[in-house]
Order: sequence, then structure tokens, then C-alpha cells
Amino acid sequence: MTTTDLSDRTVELSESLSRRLDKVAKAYGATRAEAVEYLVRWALDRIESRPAIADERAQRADARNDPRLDWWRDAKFGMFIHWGLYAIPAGIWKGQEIPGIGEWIMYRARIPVAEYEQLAKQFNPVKFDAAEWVSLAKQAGQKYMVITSKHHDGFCLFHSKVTDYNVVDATPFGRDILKELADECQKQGMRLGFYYSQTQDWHHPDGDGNDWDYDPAQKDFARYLEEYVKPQVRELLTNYGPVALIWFDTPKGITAEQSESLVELVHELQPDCLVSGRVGNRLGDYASAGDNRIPAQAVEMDWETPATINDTWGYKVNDHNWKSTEDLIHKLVDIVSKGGNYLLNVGPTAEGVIPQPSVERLLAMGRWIDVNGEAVYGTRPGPIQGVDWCRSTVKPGRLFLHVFDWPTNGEIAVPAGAVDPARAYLLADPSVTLPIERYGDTLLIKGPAKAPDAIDTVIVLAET
Ligand code: H79
Repeated sequence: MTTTDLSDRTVELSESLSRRLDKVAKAYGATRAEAVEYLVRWALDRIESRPAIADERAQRADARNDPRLDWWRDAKFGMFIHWGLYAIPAGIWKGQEIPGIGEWIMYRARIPVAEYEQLAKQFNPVKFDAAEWVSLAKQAGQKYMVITSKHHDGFCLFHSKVTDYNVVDATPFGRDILKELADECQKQGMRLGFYYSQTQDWHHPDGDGNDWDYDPAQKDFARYLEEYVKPQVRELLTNYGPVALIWFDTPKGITAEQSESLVELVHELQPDCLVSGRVGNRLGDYASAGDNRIPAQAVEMDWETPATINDTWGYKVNDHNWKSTEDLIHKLVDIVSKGGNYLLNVGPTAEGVIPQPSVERLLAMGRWIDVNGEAVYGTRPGPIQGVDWCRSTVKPGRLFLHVFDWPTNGEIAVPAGAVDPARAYLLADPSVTLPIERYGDTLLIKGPAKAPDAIDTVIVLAET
């Protein structure tokens, strides 16, 4: 019998959790430590086996062929922006590094509303330039942008009549950020959507999540939804021109009737506005994968992965865990090859600057897309699936083979039984035809010995 130290720190349990743990341990004739180990294994098994797309966040069945989604189906790549008061502490509260994602700092440090609110008086992002952000998204090849209108901390990046806790009324900055972005998106021909946290609100007494200022037993979520969420959604869909989508998040505990009433409100105000799968209860216009989750296989739904470039969504000064450009391009192509969209996040600083490592990676992705966009936008999942070194996408008459790992001799052997192309060529250089040979179910494409693109070389297999 070996003993395993289960934890790298002491975990404090509340009285009630401790009592429940004792009861379970006793029922199994186990020690507390044994019970904890058992529970941790049980929980991890469950967490690890969760599907990338939770059922409650799946696509509403009748939206699968809805033409309102046509632009979104073809767009593939969007920019997510998490911006709010949390950019000011940037992961550090009273000199303490607060673990986890930056926009959760209020929750993780249990910061009282009265204290957190004071951050608004410091919010003055003088370097904010909507034109720059939209133009960055364009250069990156992103076809839509989604910005946090109100995250779980409750602070609103738009001028709301429902609360003073908004960028115009509560900050020295005093400018309506959503308005400036909306106008700029109109100007540059970019679609804009709004993230809106419809259940969690740590600032509002009736919102979900804050149990350090407010007694959960006193909360009236239905009242919050009717008197706060819906009037704000109405503002968002009335005052900012055409809104591409509302990105609801964390459907925790919301009833089907409540989700339905939000969907109806959105569609009543702007019929073409899409609703994310995180409205809950399988009622969204498109499915939402978990944060940073990518399904293992192609999915028969319209779906999206929201994802980070480093680890945090909201800016954190000490998060330097940047994914490589190669990783990001591979993730984009992997997602697209499985029928999804990639909503890639940036977390601007309190000054209004998108961190340089994000900018560099987005621009590098844009350079790859400038050459290979044909094999991304407007495509559907290709027939070659489940091969680790390549991905495939299709358009009528053309199959795009994305080669991640180029073979040393340049001879690409693809399991492509059903594919019978007339011609193969590099998307980056259509003038050169690559010889094709067939051996049973295997297509052998003879490319150059050296990978033309170190990250992803796209070979076009054309029917004619
Ligand atoms: O907006 C981003 C996240 O803030 C939001 N969704 C993306 C798009 C999100 N909301 N909830 N979650 C993500 C799940 C968060 C769970 C955790 Fe925690 C927060 C894990 C660590 C911090 C709460 C506190 C659970 C464990 C500790």
C-alpha cells in the first residue's frame, strides 16, 4: 500500500461540505482521504468525458438549414474581445496574484461590489481606437467581431439607461465603446455581435454568482431577467444598428421558457440577429463548444469554438502562455475541417491596447489566410477525416487537402478512396500541376521535396 499526497495545498472545506464528506466516507467504510481520492477520480472521469459540445448548448434543430446563418457558416473566423474593469487589476489584487482567468478576478478574490465598483473611476482607456481594432480583425482574416457588452462582473461597456454602472455614466472616459465599435464596423464592413452574460451578474443583487455580498436565498432570477436583462438586450438591439449576434454565456439554471423568451426577444427586435448556443436549453441558432474545446470529429451542426490565444480572456499582465502561430492556424483549420467556426479572443489592456503578442499572431494568421483563404471561407468538412497529419475541406468541384506534416520525400499518400481528382496543384501556386498516382484507395500526390508552407500547405484536388 502506497500513500499518495493528493494535494499540493490544504483545501478548506465549509462546515456543510465537511459534514457531507464524513457521511459519504462513513457509508463506504472509508477514511476521509480515501473518500476524497475516490471523489476526485469520479469527478475527473466525468469532466474528461464531457463532450466538446454540451447538449444544452447544441443547435436548435430547425436552425440547421436556416439561411439567416449563411454568412456565419461561411465566415469561419471571428474576433472575440473581452474587455472591462478587470483589465485594470489585470490579474493582481492588492499585490496578490489571483489565479485563473482574468475576468473572474472579482469572483476569485471575492471582491465586494462596493470595492470593485471603484475601478470604474479609473477606467480611462485613452488609447482605445475602434478603427484600429476593426482593421486588425480584417487583416487577420476575421469576418465578425464579438465584444463583451456586459460580463459576469456586471459592468456595461455601453450606455445603458437600466444602470449607471456603465462606461458612459461611471467612468472618466465617458465614451460609449459599443457605439464607436458599431459605427466603425459599419464603416469597414465588419459584422459585430455582443457578448451578454444573462445569468451571472456579480454586481446585481438578483444576478447569479455573488454569494459574498448577497444572500443566494434572497435572489429572484426571474425578476432580474425581466427587469434587467431584457431591457438591456433591448437597448443593445435598438441603439447600435444591425447586430450580427448576441453571445449569451453560462446558461446555468436557466429554464427552457426563459431561454426561449430571450431568443424570441432577440428575433423580434432584429430577425437576422443570431443567438449563441449558450442561451441554453438547445435553443441557440448555432451550437457552442466549451471554452477552448474542439470536437474530435466533424459535427452535423453549425457550431463554434470560443478560444484564447494565451490562457486568459480578460487581460492579465502575467499571462505569457501564448500559443504559437502554427498552433493557432492548425486549430483554425482543424475546426473548419469539422464544420465549425473559430472565435479567437483578445483581451485589451486598461489603456485600450490589444497586447502585442496577440497582434503579431493575428497578423501572421492573416498572412497565411491571404494565400489560403479559398480553402477556409465558405468551405464544408471534407471527406478525409481522422488523419492526424492532414485535414480536408471542400467546395463544389474542389477538395482542399491541408498538409500539416509534409513528408520528407514530398510524396503525399492520402487515404482518399472516394475522391477521383482530374488535377492536383498547390493553392499557393496553381500554375504547377502535381502528378497523381492511385494505388487502390490511396492517392499518391507528388509534391516538392520541401514543404512549401511549414505550417499548412494546401493542395487542391480539382474535379476538372
Ligand atoms: O467569457 C469567458 C469566460 O469568462 C466565460 N466563458 C468565456 C467565453 C466563463 N464563464 N464561466 N466559465 C467560463 C467557467 C469558469 C470556471 C472557472 Fe472557476 C472560473 C474556473 C476557474 C475560474 C469558478 C471559480 C470555478 C472554479 C473557480
